[in-house]
Amino acid sequence: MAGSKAAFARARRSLVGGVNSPVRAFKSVGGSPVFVKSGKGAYLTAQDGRRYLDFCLSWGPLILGHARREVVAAAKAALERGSTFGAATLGEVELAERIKGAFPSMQLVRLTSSGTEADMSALRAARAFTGRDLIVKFAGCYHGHVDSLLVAAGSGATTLGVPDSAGVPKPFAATTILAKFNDESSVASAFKKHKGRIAAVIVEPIPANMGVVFPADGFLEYLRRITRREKALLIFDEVITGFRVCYGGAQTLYGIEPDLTVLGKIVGGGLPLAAYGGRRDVMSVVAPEGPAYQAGTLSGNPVAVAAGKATLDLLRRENPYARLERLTHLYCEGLRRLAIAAGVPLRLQSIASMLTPFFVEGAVTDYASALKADKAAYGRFFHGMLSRGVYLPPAQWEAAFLSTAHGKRELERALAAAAPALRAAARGR
Ligand code: KE4
Repeated sequence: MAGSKAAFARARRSLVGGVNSPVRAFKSVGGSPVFVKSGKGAYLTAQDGRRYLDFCLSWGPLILGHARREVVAAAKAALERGSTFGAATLGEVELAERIKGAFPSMQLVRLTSSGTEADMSALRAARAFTGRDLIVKFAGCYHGHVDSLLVAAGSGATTLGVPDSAGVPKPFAATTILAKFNDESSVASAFKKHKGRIAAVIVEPIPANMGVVFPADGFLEYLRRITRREKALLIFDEVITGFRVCYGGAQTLYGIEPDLTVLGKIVGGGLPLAAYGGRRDVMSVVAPEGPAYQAGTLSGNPVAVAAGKATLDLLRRENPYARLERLTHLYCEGLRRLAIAAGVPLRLQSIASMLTPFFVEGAVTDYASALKADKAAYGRFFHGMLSRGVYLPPAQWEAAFLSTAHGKRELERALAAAAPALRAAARGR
């Protein structure tokens, strides 16, 4: 850890909080963040040379593990041809065609450089198309650091206790109406109160930014029905679930067609690339087709596009989803067994290859129940695992992930570390 401690002290002299994204700072779990030197497969190597089995996987992009050979080769070859042109390339079209193949609801696509940018742009398209200003979001869901959506935001905003960020003008926040995930009546009352003024409902169809939470039976169908009836748009933020819960994301799993979809993380193969898209009539409001301006110097960057294409091609060819689900199920079963033995309340919620161990009794169905989780117990579990060479997301209200580089050996190693780590979590109770 010495390497990381010295690096952190040095970093804090130049970078805000020593990091370039708040959740990396370990504020929620305590201690000094690990500085990473490299990654390969299921493993990270820290600045001090220690190897860690990685279940954070850069918060979701690395479904194929770190530095997958074919992805690296594709990005390298693209870089050799030039890193950026600020001009149209065929590669962007090929990636957009692959996205449309996986998400038929995305009739037209626009590539961006981050999930936040894609979310922000999707909101602008929805407002331009409907001529309405208001957006409904759900407490605990996170859609990037979009000004107006930093209201009861999840992920790092919850972790740092700033779900309503400073610096967001009140009029911006006032365009966001908060509803309760899995609570149809909260959505109905929003539409009743703001009749004819709601442009869209934006939702993580399977929230991961309050930890992994499942949509109640019929809830997503309800959102589809009420938005259609009220002539508002339904936006699925699939930055995490896209290509993660299955190749076609949550909308394929649940058979729901949103009007707009936001993708990120996996779609860029670990490089800065995200996307938004949807109905042709809606997306046609975006410049240069329509009046809603949106742009980006590095949008559709050729190196990121190459990594994204290589990733999607490998996922289509290998179709690892069933194996990943089985492995994740084994991991969760092991954790449940060990938590009982350690006498610590643990509610494991997982789908496909993403999971959250909530240190709480009972089901977590929304933000309020997620916040009941014992953050300090999670912190003790986190450090118990870290000290034994297993790197988890450094925050309770996040999702952990498995990759195709994880196998039985990795599971045995993680569960061997989890036994004492869960006892440590229990001790503090
Ligand atoms: P980015 O701007 O970080 O690429 O994407 C924002 C975003 C949008 N929508 C969803 C559902 C997301 O989960 C995210 C980003 N996720 C967080 C972790 N849950 C990124 C980690 C970080 O902030 O450092």
